[in-house]
Amino acid sequence: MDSNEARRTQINDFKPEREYFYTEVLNGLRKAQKELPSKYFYDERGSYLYECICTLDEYYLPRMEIAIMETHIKEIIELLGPNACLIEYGCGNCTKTRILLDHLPDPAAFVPIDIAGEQLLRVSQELASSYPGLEISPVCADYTSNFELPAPKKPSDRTIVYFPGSTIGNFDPVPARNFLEHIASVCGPGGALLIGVDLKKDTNVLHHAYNDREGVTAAFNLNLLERINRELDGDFQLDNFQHYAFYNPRESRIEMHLVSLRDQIVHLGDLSIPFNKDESIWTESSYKYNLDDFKQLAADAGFQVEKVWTDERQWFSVQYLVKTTAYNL
Ligand code: AVJ
Repeated sequence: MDSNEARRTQINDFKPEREYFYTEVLNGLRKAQKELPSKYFYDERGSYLYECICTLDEYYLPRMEIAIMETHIKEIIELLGPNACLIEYGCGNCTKTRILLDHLPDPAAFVPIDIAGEQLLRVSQELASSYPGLEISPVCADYTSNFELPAPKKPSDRTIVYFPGSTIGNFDPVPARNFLEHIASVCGPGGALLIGVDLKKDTNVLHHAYNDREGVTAAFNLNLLERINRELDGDFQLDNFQHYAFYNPRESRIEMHLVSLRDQIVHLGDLSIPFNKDESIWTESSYKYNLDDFKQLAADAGFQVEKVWTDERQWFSVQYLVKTTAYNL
């Protein structure tokens, strides 16, 4: 790596402190329905396991999203336009971003944001060598927290926020609206949001997407306990917990849990956390939308859905949203 590349791959570091991780874990495990924030799945191993999930037959989401993007890339690019500053929330390994960067005419800058620091550094370095003229300003952060966005050197004509993967599905309805509202303010006047949204479908398809045959999703879910053991001095016995994911049709969401297989006491440092047999830790929600519901959510957050691309079966959608002018000027 030459010094120019090194400079371009400096991470703006707002990675959550261990203290904060500990506090959130403790608060979650003290609730009547125990829960853990899904953002903590993504340590090095978790990010790797998520990449494995993305190659599974049952996990249709990334495959469909990529197919939709590739089919409509010309139209997408025309809407995004030249000299845009692209900001991505939860960029992961940037597979989908590359489709955009391969086609975008003269982007001003790219700001990838992710909580997984090591992966972010690696991916940013790879992008720096793939796109030599592009300013890349990576940010390691929990993007639901307050952090400062870097100001790219080159002035841009507009800000495009990219939020693929249906990660919006991890937010409960009110936080989802609040987060989209925040994105609208980041977009600024004339800005836009390109977002991937997973759609309601046959519940058996959904069930298998989160209960794969090879048990990769189970390993991904259980890795959270391993991470807590390692980083927060925990003693979760992984054999005593079981991955359990199901579609909750009333709430239109997949719920992922870890179910305690016996009465047991888990320690976190010198704290004791009791579990009853069959009690669960709720580790993730993944909401599924229909197009009208999402349109309403977007409108409530100050966005107008300008374009929806989807597949024949309407399993997944990529949507282009612009700020409604009466709002958030
Ligand atoms: C990365 C949030 C889009 O909710 O489908 C995959 C994470 N969890 N399998 C999703 C996940 C279980 C994924 N997102």
